[in-house]
Amino acid sequence: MIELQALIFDVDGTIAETERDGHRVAFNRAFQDAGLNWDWSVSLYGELLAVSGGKERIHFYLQQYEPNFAPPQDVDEFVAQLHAAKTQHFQKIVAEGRIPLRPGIKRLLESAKSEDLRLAIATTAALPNVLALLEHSLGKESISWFEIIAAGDIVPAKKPAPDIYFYVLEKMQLKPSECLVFEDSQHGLQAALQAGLPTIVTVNDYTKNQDFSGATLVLTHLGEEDDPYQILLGERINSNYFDLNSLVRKP
Ligand code: XBP
Ligand code: MG
Repeated sequence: MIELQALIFDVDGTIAETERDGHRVAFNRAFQDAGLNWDWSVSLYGELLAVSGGKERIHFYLQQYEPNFAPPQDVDEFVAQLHAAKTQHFQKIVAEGRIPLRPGIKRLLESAKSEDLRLAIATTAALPNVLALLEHSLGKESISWFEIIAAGDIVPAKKPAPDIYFYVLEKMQLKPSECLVFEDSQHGLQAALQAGLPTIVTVNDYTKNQDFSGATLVLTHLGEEDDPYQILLGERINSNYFDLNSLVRKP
């Protein structure tokens, strides 16, 4: 039995399906605004997700797909400007209500709050994007549900490095065994496991074929009474949805 104190959530792909219809579209709009003819298709974006972090992803794309591109200014500044424009576009997309929460997220957050569990976020995405997503999917007050929102460049090495999880553990003064992490990707799982954190993975179209060895549970999603999940790895739980009480209990 784990003495659970806190839940730590990844954002992109875990709280909401942000990548294909959110971040990818925002990148393409920023490229268009900058007069670039780059177009990240759904499948190309799947390859680019090999690199976490929006700025890092643009650098990776330049190296792999546009090696002869000559930026009009210092490449780091150029990428930072493109990324800032992309962040604006992402916020507009979520403000239009186009990025719904994944099944079970709202239910789980509300039940965790009612059980006085501590909540945190650990993401490689930029902070303004996380705040906009929370505001437009769960309401502005939901930002205060999270004791720590660890995001973006707050640590230098992004997932799969464990730094963001060590940062959260340090700030919250928690032991890994007192926490439960929710992730959607192999990178995220690696980051959490390297910090010693038990992790539940909810897969999505971009991540469903990845290796999730070491996860406590791998689920299609967290599920709802009328939208049952499937368990892909781990012990069968006799319910249509993931419920804290079926796995772990606060002491
Ligand atoms: C999320 C990411 C981020 C987003 C874009 O990974 O990789 O790069 O795609 O975010 P994770 P920014 O879910 O593992 O944290 O453009 O805001 O960096
Ligand atoms: Mg993720």
